[in-house]
Amino acid sequence: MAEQKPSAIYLKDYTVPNFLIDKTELTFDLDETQTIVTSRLHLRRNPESKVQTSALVLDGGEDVKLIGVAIDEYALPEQEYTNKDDKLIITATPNEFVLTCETMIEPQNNTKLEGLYRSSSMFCTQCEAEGFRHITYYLDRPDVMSIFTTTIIGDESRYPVMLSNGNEIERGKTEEGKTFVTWHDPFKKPAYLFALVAGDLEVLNDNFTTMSGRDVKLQIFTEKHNIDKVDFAMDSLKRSMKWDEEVYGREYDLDIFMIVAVDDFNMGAMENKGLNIFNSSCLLASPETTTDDAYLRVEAVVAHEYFHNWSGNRVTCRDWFQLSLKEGFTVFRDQSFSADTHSDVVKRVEDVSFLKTAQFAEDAGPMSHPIRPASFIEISNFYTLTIYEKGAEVVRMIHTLLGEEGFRKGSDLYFERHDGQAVTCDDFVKAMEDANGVDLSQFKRWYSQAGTPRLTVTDSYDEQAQTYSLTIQQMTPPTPNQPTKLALHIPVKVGLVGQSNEALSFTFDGQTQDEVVLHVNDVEQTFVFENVMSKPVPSLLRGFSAPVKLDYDYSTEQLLQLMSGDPDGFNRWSASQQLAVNELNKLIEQYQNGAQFSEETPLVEGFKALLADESLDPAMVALILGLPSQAYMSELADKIDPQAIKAAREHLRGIAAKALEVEFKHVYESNAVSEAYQANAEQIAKRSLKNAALSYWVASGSDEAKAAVVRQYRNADNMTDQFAALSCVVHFNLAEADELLNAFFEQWKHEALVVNKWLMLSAAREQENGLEQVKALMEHPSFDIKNPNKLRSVIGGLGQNVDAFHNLDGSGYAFLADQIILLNKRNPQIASRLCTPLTRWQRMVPALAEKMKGELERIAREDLSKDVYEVVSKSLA
Ligand code: B3K
Ligand code: ZN
Repeated sequence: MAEQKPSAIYLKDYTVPNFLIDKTELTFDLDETQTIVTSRLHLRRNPESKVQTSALVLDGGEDVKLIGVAIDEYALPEQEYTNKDDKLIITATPNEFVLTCETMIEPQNNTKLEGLYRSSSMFCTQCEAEGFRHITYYLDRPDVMSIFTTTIIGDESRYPVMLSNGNEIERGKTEEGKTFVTWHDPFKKPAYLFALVAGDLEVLNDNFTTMSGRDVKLQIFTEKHNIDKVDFAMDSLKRSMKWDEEVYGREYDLDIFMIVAVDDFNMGAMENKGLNIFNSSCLLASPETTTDDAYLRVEAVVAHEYFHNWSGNRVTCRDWFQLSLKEGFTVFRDQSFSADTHSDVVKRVEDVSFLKTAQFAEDAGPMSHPIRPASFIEISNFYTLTIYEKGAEVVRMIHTLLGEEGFRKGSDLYFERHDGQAVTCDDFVKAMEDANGVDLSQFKRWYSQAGTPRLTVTDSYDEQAQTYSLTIQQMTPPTPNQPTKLALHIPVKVGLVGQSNEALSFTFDGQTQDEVVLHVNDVEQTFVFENVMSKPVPSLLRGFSAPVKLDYDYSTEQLLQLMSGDPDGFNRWSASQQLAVNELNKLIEQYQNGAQFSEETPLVEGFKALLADESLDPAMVALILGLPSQAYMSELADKIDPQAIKAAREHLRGIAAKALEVEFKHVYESNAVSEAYQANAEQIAKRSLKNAALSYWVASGSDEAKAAVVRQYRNADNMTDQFAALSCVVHFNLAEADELLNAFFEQWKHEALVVNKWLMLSAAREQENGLEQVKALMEHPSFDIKNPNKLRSVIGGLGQNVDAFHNLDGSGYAFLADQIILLNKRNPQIASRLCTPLTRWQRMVPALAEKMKGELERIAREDLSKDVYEVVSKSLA
């Protein structure tokens, strides 16, 4: 590691900024080699700061070259400032002044994709969290909010489109014949919401009339060849704007809202004020090139970034420890929007399944942190599933506790009270409390305690008294720096199901009801339900009312019963997953003991009933048919044995496939969509069930199925069906696998996003020489290490390739470590994310754990970026 170890910063050390910046005037002179940035910062001392004589300390970056600095037009000689360690320090300043700073940057050499950089022929920016300091010296922290005016100067022939936040207020020619455009954003904002784009772009124009009757111009910009793929994003945007008015009473504020698609982007998208910048994978969609899942992602990300205009921009974060304030809330908002647009149960199952797989794994590993972390070394490492997904669960629990109306009262008060401010998670909860007259002080422990709580539930039924008791114990396991935990306030939604699948009503708290939210707030509590007519099966944690692990010793019969009879759709899925998990665990044990696999499973009975019931939503049936994933089974395992999990999953699928071959064929055929492609709930549901049935049918070994899957590949008129068929052919290694993979590449080699799918599927393909094939992909002309999407495709594919990645000789891990070392300095954010699988080393079976650890130690010997250093050192601690 580097000599000087990067150090952590702490939430407890927060102090208000010493200076404020009322106005920020920026000029960018864009050029192919050197971009000159001139800033004029209208600074004054912060009256709330305790230190009224301190030096001005501005944040910068190693890539920013200072040309000159002046205070109120007086050019400072070198002895009047210090410029070292990425800081510009001016000891003596007036109390109020204009600081002019001229700097030079080289966006074309910016491989980190933070600050101003080039993506294909365009200039674009990414400033969250601390990217602005790579553009110019600034007080780069979210509680310094300023009014920005930005002038962009560029060569009109190369950059006919030049955009920044707010409204265009001036345009003209410079003396050298370049074009300049000036943008003014009337809303004050932190620097992380600044954006600039310049390029030769096409635009799709539209408009939206807000609820108060204001007309807003909507524009989506892409490179020329992609402009035919933004209609769905535009439609999603308009629906999001309407939804936020209807559900939250939030209206858009500027006269223009712009979105730009770029190919090289570290994350999904960014909510810059009035000028969102998107990874093209989260914006572009057409039936031929985009799967249903990707359509849903576009819709969700467009909504998410739009919703940030209130939850994030109008009310922002005081400091980065509060990140979940905007992210958890905004994820909750986009999840609700998608649920309202499609099916709420399906959406909930998908979100929970993701949370339980990936966030629970994160929370059980060395990077485990509360949704409001107490410290960090590099904030980029904290754009995590915990901040986003668990953060959304915490907001959802508040919603459950307060109800729809109470939550809306709370959000109204929050927006009203804090409009234009940079605030904390405590402020959010306080608004919820004040608007509803409730006390959420115990609930707030969710913000400071890490780890996934475990609920252990036992029950008893007293036939004579007709009472049913549930005893619930809670325990949150130790996590790094948090050995002991306090009891949380956990809302547990419960219903009771009778012997013939009827919803059993009961008396609780003196009221007759058939569903209740239990307030679990102690280490052990017993809840008594009265007037329960017969011995019930408890339907626990309905809708996944809290992000916890739940242990209740359900029998197979009870699970089958809930699977078909629980009035709560979410818990029908949950029961099916539990049943499949139990079955897989038995098979995993057999595999590990070298025993014969059982050839029977009660899952067949459950699936059979499911497939026969045509009244069910096909999307739900598809979800229930989906066996618990390799990743989810890994999360549940004491010691992860990837080969055992893989073998168990294949075997279980095989049993169901063979036993229900006829049923799968029928479901496959009866769920064909004959109308023209639309990404609507009904069609998506049918395609998902059809393709789930297809893969079981092929797994049965039927020749007819093999012919059908190849036929589907060749006849498909949309990417969902084409790619589902291709994946099936590749997964089951049918004779046509090579031919179709090649044909797919040839057909789509000009569509970058489709090529990424091809890269991923090829990397995930299990074959003898799996790792060699991954290495070859990285040499393929379509691969480009500078493009995060391509890298994620290949490395993500490798991660799914059990044989290649988890090879006992450690070659898969070594290859990953090589890539991390290669990217460590070049793109630290991406390098750090690639470390994730290795951070789980302690959970692996010993032979694999040792190899993973060895690779982490090898990485640790390098001169590491802060990003990689933090993850690697915490993993080895
Ligand atoms: N707020 C951005 C995340 C930017 C992350 C930068 N490292 C996207 C989003 O959550 O909407
Ligand atoms: Zn966000």
